[in-house]
Amino acid sequence: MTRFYFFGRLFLLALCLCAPRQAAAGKPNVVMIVVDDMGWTGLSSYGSDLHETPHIDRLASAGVRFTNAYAAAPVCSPTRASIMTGKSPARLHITVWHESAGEPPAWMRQKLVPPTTEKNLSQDDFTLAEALRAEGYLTAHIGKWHLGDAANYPENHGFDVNVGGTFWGCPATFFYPYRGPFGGQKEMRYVPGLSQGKKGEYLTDRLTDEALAIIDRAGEQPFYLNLWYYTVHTPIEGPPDLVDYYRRKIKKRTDNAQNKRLDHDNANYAAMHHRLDENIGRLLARLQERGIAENTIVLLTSDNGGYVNDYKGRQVTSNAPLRSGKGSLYEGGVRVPLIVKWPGKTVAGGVCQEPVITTDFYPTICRMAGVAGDAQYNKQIEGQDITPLLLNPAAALDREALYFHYPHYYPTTAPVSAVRAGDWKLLEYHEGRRVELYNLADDLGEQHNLAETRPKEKRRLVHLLHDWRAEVGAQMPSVNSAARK
Ligand SMILES: [Ca+2]
Repeated sequence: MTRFYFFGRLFLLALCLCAPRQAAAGKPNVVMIVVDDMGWTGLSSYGSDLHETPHIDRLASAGVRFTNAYAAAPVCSPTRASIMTGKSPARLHITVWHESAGEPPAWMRQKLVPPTTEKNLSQDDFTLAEALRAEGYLTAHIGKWHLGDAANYPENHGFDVNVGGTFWGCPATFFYPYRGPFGGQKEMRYVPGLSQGKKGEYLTDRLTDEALAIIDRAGEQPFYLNLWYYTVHTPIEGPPDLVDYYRRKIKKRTDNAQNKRLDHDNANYAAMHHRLDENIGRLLARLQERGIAENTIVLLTSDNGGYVNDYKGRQVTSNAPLRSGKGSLYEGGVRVPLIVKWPGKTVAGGVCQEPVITTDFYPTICRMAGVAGDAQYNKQIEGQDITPLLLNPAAALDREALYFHYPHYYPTTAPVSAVRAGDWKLLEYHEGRRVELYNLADDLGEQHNLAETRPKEKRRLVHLLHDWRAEVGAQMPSVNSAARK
């Protein structure tokens, strides 16, 4: 009996070890590219008047380009959490970036005190990587993680490989050895897993090298690759030859435009986009060379809008025609590029205007990969499968509204929640419950507040927003009794 039991267990174990790889046979590879802080107009295919991004633009021509795609939050960690879990940042209680989570830091305690939020992705969530790995995928995370302390690095959330992912939101420098003092506190930062580089080596190039190594290593096994670049976040440092190129280009264009200010006029920032684009070109070329391009789904997006504040005394970017940028729930803070190529399925050159959000990626990627996920966990997922839009960009989703909740301060905002339903967008600022209402079809720049003149729409959206906040258990800020009146 004992021997039977032992061999029975051994047989079952062998079956388990073999099963995932067999189940994975023929499954598509998935590359999920997240660019950090890239604004809605950061790519030439999305209207940049300076940045040259021909490789990404070609990817857009081969797939579907979304014009109303949203990051689930206006800052890094919460959006990344939404991608990995399929849940809204408000439900996760991950609404601010890792370093500012937990007890709100002093600079955030103003008229209101933000809630105490989660610093780490929960082990209770069954991440997208865990869902894919359970069905035989090789799962690799390359680049910025920003979703927890060392016990919550990618290795503990479903990834076989982690190169460069830590709790930090950016490197000290984009040049090898990528380490040094960072910020006012001179905190010593580094990017792990990137030894044996050469002087002058650039982080975006190196992360792509690491991604290509994974692709080569995967062999016959399907892979899920989180390629989460640190670029184009601060420090704003481009490769010197490209910075020179853009300085010349800006000068020439400014002269021609008789000193009219361009929307994009930061040479270092432009160079970062350019180099990112060259690296996406390398990645796509490698997929072609290995004969797997037609079996590899590629998604490219950003985790929040462009950073409109200063870096070393000069403004980083503008998201015009959108209002504001990173940190804000105006469109400039949350509307981002999204390109999806699903070989043999997406309509080449398709443009989709339906609003979608990063929370949708989990169910969408599972559907494209033919991965079932965990039945119990799937019931908790708030994102929607957007594959109908990939098959037909003119299709519509059955969804009433998209919601956002940022109960924190940032140089661009005070604590705020927002809802977008159709063309209507409502923001509720928690200081004094100030409400703003915009019609995005007529007023993309959110310049004309209709809260007083359209009371019916205002009431409807306020109700939607309040019901949603209650449903997801959104954490609210409280009045700061220590604040001066
Ligand atoms: Ca970011």
